[in-house]
Amino acid sequence: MSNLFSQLDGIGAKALEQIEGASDLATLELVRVSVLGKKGALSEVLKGLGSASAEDRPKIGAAANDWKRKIEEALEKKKGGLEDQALETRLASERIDISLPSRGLHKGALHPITQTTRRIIQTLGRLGFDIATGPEVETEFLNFEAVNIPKDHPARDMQDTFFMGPGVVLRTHTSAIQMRAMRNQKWPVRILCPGAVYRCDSDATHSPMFHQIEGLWVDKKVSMSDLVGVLEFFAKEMFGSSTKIRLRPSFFPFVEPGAEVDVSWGKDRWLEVLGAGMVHPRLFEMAGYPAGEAQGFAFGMGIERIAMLLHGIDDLRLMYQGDVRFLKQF
Ligand code: FA5
Repeated sequence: MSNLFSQLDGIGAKALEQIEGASDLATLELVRVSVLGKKGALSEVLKGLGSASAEDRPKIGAAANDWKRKIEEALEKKKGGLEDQALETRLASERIDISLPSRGLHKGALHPITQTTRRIIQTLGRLGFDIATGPEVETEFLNFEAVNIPKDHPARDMQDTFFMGPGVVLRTHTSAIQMRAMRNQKWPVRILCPGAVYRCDSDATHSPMFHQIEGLWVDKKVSMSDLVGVLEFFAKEMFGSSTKIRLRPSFFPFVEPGAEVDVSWGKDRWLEVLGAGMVHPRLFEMAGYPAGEAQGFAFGMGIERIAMLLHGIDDLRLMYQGDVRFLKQF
Protein backbone atom coordinates (compact mmCIF):
# COMPACT_ATOMS: atom_id res chain seq x y z
CA MET A 1 0.00 0.00 0.00
CA SER A 2 1.38 3.38 -0.96
CA ASN A 3 2.61 5.64 1.80
CA LEU A 4 0.66 8.37 0.02
CA PHE A 5 -2.27 7.43 2.24
CA SER A 6 -0.37 8.17 5.39
CA GLN A 7 0.98 11.42 3.87
CA LEU A 8 -2.59 12.45 3.06
CA ASP A 9 -3.75 11.62 6.56
CA GLY A 10 -0.86 13.64 8.02
CA ILE A 11 -1.61 16.69 5.85
CA GLY A 12 -5.31 16.44 6.58
CA ALA A 13 -4.94 16.12 10.33
CA LYS A 14 -2.44 18.97 10.49
CA ALA A 15 -4.68 21.19 8.34
CA LEU A 16 -7.68 20.56 10.59
CA GLU A 17 -5.57 21.43 13.60
CA GLN A 18 -4.30 24.67 11.99
CA ILE A 19 -7.82 25.62 10.97
CA GLU A 20 -9.08 25.13 14.48
CA GLY A 21 -6.25 27.25 15.86
CA ALA A 22 -6.61 30.14 13.40
CA SER A 23 -7.42 33.32 15.31
CA ASP A 24 -8.42 35.51 12.39
CA LEU A 25 -9.58 35.41 8.79
CA ALA A 26 -6.15 36.24 7.35
CA THR A 27 -4.50 33.28 9.10
CA LEU A 28 -7.30 31.04 7.94
CA GLU A 29 -6.72 32.08 4.34
CA LEU A 30 -3.00 31.28 4.65
CA VAL A 31 -3.91 27.79 5.87
CA ARG A 32 -6.32 27.30 2.94
CA VAL A 33 -3.69 28.30 0.36
CA SER A 34 -0.98 26.17 1.96
CA VAL A 35 -3.16 23.05 1.83
CA LEU A 36 -5.65 23.42 -1.02
CA GLY A 37 -3.83 25.96 -3.21
CA LYS A 38 -2.30 25.05 -6.59
CA LYS A 39 1.07 24.53 -4.98
CA GLY A 40 -0.49 23.43 -1.71
CA ALA A 41 0.42 20.31 0.25
CA LEU A 42 -2.44 18.28 -1.19
CA SER A 43 -1.47 18.95 -4.82
CA GLU A 44 2.14 18.13 -4.01
CA VAL A 45 1.12 14.72 -2.67
CA LEU A 46 -1.04 13.98 -5.69
CA LYS A 47 1.95 14.62 -7.99
CA GLY A 48 3.28 11.32 -6.66
CA LEU A 49 0.16 9.51 -7.88
CA GLY A 50 1.98 8.23 -11.00
CA SER A 51 4.23 6.02 -8.94
CA ALA A 52 1.31 4.33 -7.16
CA SER A 53 -0.12 1.07 -8.37
CA ALA A 54 -3.11 1.10 -10.72
CA GLU A 55 -5.17 -0.46 -8.03
CA ASP A 56 -4.26 2.20 -5.37
CA ARG A 57 -4.63 5.24 -7.63
CA PRO A 58 -8.45 5.60 -7.54
CA LYS A 59 -8.40 4.91 -3.78
CA ILE A 60 -5.77 7.61 -3.19
CA GLY A 61 -7.78 9.99 -5.39
CA ALA A 62 -10.91 9.24 -3.36
CA ALA A 63 -9.03 9.69 -0.06
CA ALA A 64 -7.60 13.01 -1.29
CA ASN A 65 -11.10 14.19 -2.27
CA ASP A 66 -12.38 13.08 1.08
CA TRP A 67 -9.75 15.17 2.90
CA LYS A 68 -10.35 18.09 0.56
CA ARG A 69 -14.08 18.06 1.42
CA LYS A 70 -13.40 17.75 5.16
CA ILE A 71 -10.88 20.59 5.07
CA GLU A 72 -13.24 22.80 3.04
CA GLU A 73 -16.04 22.14 5.50
CA ALA A 74 -13.78 22.94 8.44
CA LEU A 75 -12.59 26.13 6.68
CA GLU A 76 -16.19 27.16 6.01
CA LYS A 77 -17.26 26.53 9.54
CA LYS A 78 -14.29 28.33 11.05
CA LYS A 79 -14.74 31.25 8.66
CA GLY A 80 -18.37 31.66 9.72
CA GLY A 81 -17.31 31.65 13.37
CA LEU A 82 -14.54 34.20 12.84
CA GLU A 83 -16.85 36.45 10.80
CA ASP A 84 -19.49 36.38 13.53
CA GLN A 85 -16.82 37.20 16.08
CA ALA A 86 -15.49 40.11 13.96
CA LEU A 87 -19.01 41.45 13.62
CA GLU A 88 -19.60 41.19 17.36
CA THR A 89 -16.40 43.10 18.05
CA ARG A 90 -17.34 45.81 15.54
CA LEU A 91 -20.83 46.14 16.87
CA ALA A 92 -19.55 46.42 20.38
CA SER A 93 -17.11 49.18 19.44
CA GLU A 94 -19.62 51.05 17.27
CA ARG A 95 -22.57 50.66 19.50
CA ILE A 96 -24.90 53.62 19.63
CA ASP A 97 -26.14 54.52 23.04
CA ILE A 98 -29.67 55.65 22.29
CA SER A 99 -30.16 56.78 25.85
CA LEU A 100 -27.62 59.63 25.46
CA PRO A 101 -29.20 63.09 25.17
CA SER A 102 -29.29 64.30 21.55
CA ARG A 103 -27.26 67.25 20.32
CA GLY A 104 -30.41 69.14 19.49
CA LEU A 105 -31.28 71.22 16.46
CA HIS A 106 -30.10 74.79 16.16
CA LYS A 107 -33.43 76.47 15.77
CA GLY A 108 -33.58 80.06 14.62
CA ALA A 109 -35.74 82.47 16.54
CA LEU A 110 -37.10 85.96 16.22
CA HIS A 111 -34.96 88.79 17.52
CA PRO A 112 -36.19 90.21 20.86
CA ILE A 113 -36.99 93.50 19.12
CA THR A 114 -39.14 91.73 16.52
CA GLN A 115 -40.80 89.67 19.25
CA THR A 116 -41.54 92.77 21.30
CA THR A 117 -42.83 94.72 18.27
CA ARG A 118 -45.18 91.87 17.42
CA ARG A 119 -46.40 91.62 20.96
CA ILE A 120 -47.13 95.35 21.17
CA ILE A 121 -48.97 95.24 17.84
CA GLN A 122 -50.97 92.19 18.88
CA THR A 123 -51.93 93.77 22.19
CA LEU A 124 -52.99 97.14 20.80
CA GLY A 125 -54.40 95.49 17.67
CA ARG A 126 -57.15 94.12 19.88
CA LEU A 127 -58.37 97.71 20.31
CA GLY A 128 -58.78 98.09 16.55
CA PHE A 129 -55.51 99.76 15.55
CA ASP A 130 -54.30 99.28 11.96
CA ILE A 131 -50.64 99.39 10.90
CA ALA A 132 -49.12 102.27 8.94
CA THR A 133 -45.52 102.49 7.73
CA GLY A 134 -43.30 105.09 6.13
CA PRO A 135 -39.76 105.53 4.75
CA GLU A 136 -36.72 105.70 7.01
CA VAL A 137 -35.27 108.41 4.78
CA GLU A 138 -37.80 111.16 5.34
CA THR A 139 -38.24 114.79 4.35
CA GLU A 140 -37.14 117.29 6.92
CA PHE A 141 -40.60 118.80 6.47
CA LEU A 142 -42.57 115.69 7.56
CA ASN A 143 -40.14 114.79 10.31
CA PHE A 144 -40.13 118.30 11.80
CA GLU A 145 -42.23 121.17 10.38
CA ALA A 146 -45.36 119.11 9.79
CA VAL A 147 -45.34 117.90 13.40
CA ASN A 148 -44.92 121.44 14.69
CA ILE A 149 -41.14 121.50 15.14
CA PRO A 150 -40.10 124.60 13.20
CA LYS A 151 -36.56 125.16 11.93
CA ASP A 152 -35.09 126.83 14.98
CA HIS A 153 -37.17 125.08 17.56
CA PRO A 154 -35.08 123.86 20.53
CA ALA A 155 -36.86 120.49 20.34
CA ARG A 156 -34.72 119.69 17.29
CA ASP A 157 -31.74 119.49 19.61
CA MET A 158 -33.52 116.81 21.62
CA GLN A 159 -33.36 114.64 18.54
CA ASP A 160 -29.87 115.14 17.10
CA THR A 161 -30.43 114.49 13.46
CA PHE A 162 -28.55 112.61 10.71
CA PHE A 163 -28.93 114.71 7.55
CA MET A 164 -28.87 112.84 4.25
CA GLY A 165 -28.85 115.97 2.10
CA PRO A 166 -30.64 119.30 1.91
CA GLY A 167 -34.14 118.82 3.29
CA VAL A 168 -33.71 115.05 3.72
CA VAL A 169 -33.09 113.29 7.04
CA LEU A 170 -33.08 109.84 8.59
CA ARG A 171 -36.35 110.06 10.49
CA THR A 172 -35.76 110.80 14.15
CA HIS A 173 -39.12 109.49 15.38
CA THR A 174 -42.14 107.56 14.13
CA SER A 175 -44.25 110.71 14.52
CA ALA A 176 -43.19 111.33 10.90
CA ILE A 177 -45.20 108.26 9.86
CA GLN A 178 -48.14 109.53 11.87
CA MET A 179 -48.10 112.77 9.87
CA ARG A 180 -47.81 110.94 6.53
CA ALA A 181 -50.76 108.75 7.41
CA MET A 182 -52.91 111.72 8.42
CA ARG A 183 -52.15 113.50 5.15
CA ASN A 184 -52.94 110.38 3.12
CA GLN A 185 -56.15 109.26 4.73
CA LYS A 186 -59.38 110.80 5.95
CA TRP A 187 -60.22 110.61 9.63
CA PRO A 188 -61.24 108.80 11.82
CA VAL A 189 -57.77 107.30 12.08
CA ARG A 190 -56.61 104.56 14.45
CA ILE A 191 -53.11 103.44 13.56
CA LEU A 192 -49.89 102.01 14.92
CA CYS A 193 -46.68 103.07 13.18
CA PRO A 194 -43.70 100.82 13.95
CA GLY A 195 -40.24 101.38 12.54
CA ALA A 196 -36.54 102.13 12.91
CA VAL A 197 -35.53 105.69 13.79
CA TYR A 198 -32.12 107.41 13.95
CA ARG A 199 -30.45 109.91 16.23
CA CYS A 200 -26.85 110.97 16.97
CA ASP A 201 -26.93 109.30 20.33
CA SER A 202 -25.01 106.37 21.79
CA ASP A 203 -24.59 104.87 25.26
CA ALA A 204 -25.98 101.98 27.36
CA THR A 205 -29.55 103.26 27.03
CA HIS A 206 -29.30 105.18 23.74
CA SER A 207 -28.50 103.80 20.31
CA PRO A 208 -28.00 105.75 17.04
CA MET A 209 -30.57 103.42 15.47
CA PHE A 210 -33.47 102.20 17.52
CA HIS A 211 -37.13 101.36 17.11
CA GLN A 212 -40.28 103.15 18.02
CA ILE A 213 -43.94 102.47 17.70
CA GLU A 214 -46.37 105.33 17.45
CA GLY A 215 -50.06 105.17 18.23
CA LEU A 216 -52.57 107.63 16.81
CA TRP A 217 -56.31 107.77 17.42
CA VAL A 218 -58.26 110.58 15.77
CA ASP A 219 -62.03 110.86 15.83
CA LYS A 220 -64.82 113.36 16.58
CA LYS A 221 -64.70 112.96 20.32
CA VAL A 222 -61.47 111.66 21.78
CA SER A 223 -60.27 112.74 25.19
CA MET A 224 -57.34 112.41 27.52
CA SER A 225 -59.26 109.77 29.48
CA ASP A 226 -59.45 107.62 26.31
CA LEU A 227 -55.67 107.90 26.11
CA VAL A 228 -55.30 106.87 29.74
CA GLY A 229 -57.69 103.94 29.19
CA VAL A 230 -55.71 102.66 26.20
CA LEU A 231 -52.37 103.04 27.99
CA GLU A 232 -53.65 101.34 31.14
CA PHE A 233 -54.92 98.42 29.07
CA PHE A 234 -51.57 98.27 27.28
CA ALA A 235 -49.50 98.36 30.49
CA LYS A 236 -51.54 95.64 32.20
CA GLU A 237 -51.46 93.37 29.14
CA MET A 238 -47.71 93.81 28.66
CA PHE A 239 -46.41 93.88 32.21
CA GLY A 240 -49.07 92.15 34.31
CA SER A 241 -52.55 92.89 35.62
CA SER A 242 -51.37 94.69 38.77
CA THR A 243 -49.33 97.24 36.75
CA LYS A 244 -50.25 100.89 37.22
CA ILE A 245 -49.45 103.85 35.04
CA ARG A 246 -48.57 107.43 35.95
CA LEU A 247 -48.64 110.49 33.71
CA ARG A 248 -46.17 113.33 34.26
CA PRO A 249 -46.70 116.61 32.39
CA SER A 250 -44.13 116.96 29.66
CA PHE A 251 -43.50 118.86 26.48
CA PHE A 252 -43.62 117.53 22.92
CA PRO A 253 -44.35 120.12 20.20
CA PHE A 254 -46.86 117.83 18.45
CA VAL A 255 -49.16 117.35 21.43
CA GLU A 256 -50.96 119.63 23.89
CA PRO A 257 -51.14 118.70 26.70
CA GLY A 258 -48.25 116.32 26.66
CA ALA A 259 -47.12 113.75 29.18
CA GLU A 260 -44.44 111.27 29.90
CA VAL A 261 -45.89 107.95 30.99
CA ASP A 262 -44.33 105.69 33.61
CA VAL A 263 -45.33 102.15 34.55
CA SER A 264 -45.10 100.79 38.08
CA TRP A 265 -42.23 98.39 38.54
CA GLY A 266 -42.19 96.16 41.61
CA LYS A 267 -43.22 97.80 44.85
CA ASP A 268 -42.42 101.47 44.54
CA ARG A 269 -40.44 101.96 41.38
CA TRP A 270 -41.68 103.75 38.27
CA LEU A 271 -40.15 103.40 34.81
CA GLU A 272 -40.65 105.79 31.94
CA VAL A 273 -41.83 103.97 28.82
CA LEU A 274 -43.39 106.49 26.47
CA GLY A 275 -44.39 110.00 25.52
CA ALA A 276 -48.01 110.85 24.78
CA GLY A 277 -50.61 113.60 24.60
CA MET A 278 -53.53 115.12 22.76
CA VAL A 279 -52.71 115.83 19.12
CA HIS A 280 -51.84 119.52 18.65
CA PRO A 281 -54.43 121.38 16.51
CA ARG A 282 -51.56 122.55 14.32
CA LEU A 283 -51.10 118.93 13.11
CA PHE A 284 -54.73 118.67 12.01
CA GLU A 285 -54.23 121.89 10.11
CA MET A 286 -51.10 120.45 8.47
CA ALA A 287 -53.03 117.29 7.59
CA GLY A 288 -55.84 119.33 6.03
CA TYR A 289 -58.54 118.21 8.45
CA PRO A 290 -61.48 120.66 8.91
CA ALA A 291 -60.60 123.18 11.63
CA GLY A 292 -61.90 122.41 15.08
CA GLU A 293 -63.57 119.10 14.19
CA ALA A 294 -61.04 116.37 14.83
CA GLN A 295 -59.72 115.36 18.21
CA GLY A 296 -57.08 112.78 18.90
CA PHE A 297 -54.34 111.42 21.03
CA ALA A 298 -50.94 110.08 20.13
CA PHE A 299 -48.25 108.17 21.95
CA GLY A 300 -44.76 107.03 21.03
CA MET A 301 -42.61 104.45 22.74
CA GLY A 302 -39.12 103.03 22.34
CA ILE A 303 -39.40 99.32 21.53
CA GLU A 304 -35.93 98.54 22.90
CA ARG A 305 -37.06 100.16 26.14
CA ILE A 306 -40.04 97.82 26.37
CA ALA A 307 -37.91 94.76 25.47
CA MET A 308 -35.38 95.73 28.16
CA LEU A 309 -38.16 95.96 30.74
CA LEU A 310 -39.79 92.70 29.69
CA HIS A 311 -36.56 90.70 29.78
CA GLY A 312 -34.48 92.56 32.36
CA ILE A 313 -31.81 93.56 29.81
CA ASP A 314 -29.60 96.31 31.22
CA ASP A 315 -27.57 97.32 28.17
CA LEU A 316 -29.41 98.10 24.97
CA ARG A 317 -26.30 97.61 22.84
CA LEU A 318 -26.54 93.86 23.48
CA MET A 319 -29.49 93.84 21.11
CA TYR A 320 -27.37 94.86 18.11
CA GLN A 321 -24.27 92.71 18.58
CA GLY A 322 -25.69 89.48 17.16
CA ASP A 323 -24.09 87.50 20.00
CA VAL A 324 -25.69 84.05 19.94
CA ARG A 325 -25.21 83.61 23.70
CA PHE A 326 -27.45 86.61 24.21
CA LEU A 327 -29.96 85.88 21.45
CA LYS A 328 -30.34 82.23 22.47
CA GLN A 329 -32.14 83.35 25.61
CA PHE A 330 -35.22 84.54 23.75
C1 FA5 B 1 -40.46 110.95 20.82
O1 FA5 B 1 -39.73 110.50 19.98
C2 FA5 B 1 -41.88 111.34 20.51
N1 FA5 B 1 -42.06 111.32 19.08
C3 FA5 B 1 -42.84 110.40 21.24
C4 FA5 B 1 -44.25 110.91 21.23
C5 FA5 B 1 -45.12 110.50 20.25
C6 FA5 B 1 -44.69 111.82 22.23
C7 FA5 B 1 -46.41 110.98 20.23
C8 FA5 B 1 -45.96 112.28 22.18
C9 FA5 B 1 -46.83 111.85 21.21
P1 FA5 B 1 -38.74 110.70 22.77
O2 FA5 B 1 -37.63 111.44 22.11
O3 FA5 B 1 -38.89 110.86 24.22
O4 FA5 B 1 -40.15 111.05 22.14
O5 FA5 B 1 -38.58 109.15 22.42
C10 FA5 B 1 -39.57 108.22 22.77
C11 FA5 B 1 -38.95 106.95 23.33
O6 FA5 B 1 -37.96 106.46 22.44
C12 FA5 B 1 -38.19 107.17 24.64
O7 FA5 B 1 -39.06 107.05 25.73
C13 FA5 B 1 -37.18 106.06 24.63
O8 FA5 B 1 -37.80 104.87 25.10
C14 FA5 B 1 -36.90 105.87 23.17
N2 FA5 B 1 -35.62 106.45 22.78
C15 FA5 B 1 -35.33 107.76 22.57
N3 FA5 B 1 -34.05 107.89 22.20
C16 FA5 B 1 -33.50 106.66 22.16
C17 FA5 B 1 -32.21 106.14 21.80
N4 FA5 B 1 -31.21 106.92 21.37
N5 FA5 B 1 -32.01 104.78 21.88
C18 FA5 B 1 -33.03 103.97 22.27
N6 FA5 B 1 -34.25 104.39 22.59
C19 FA5 B 1 -34.50 105.74 22.54
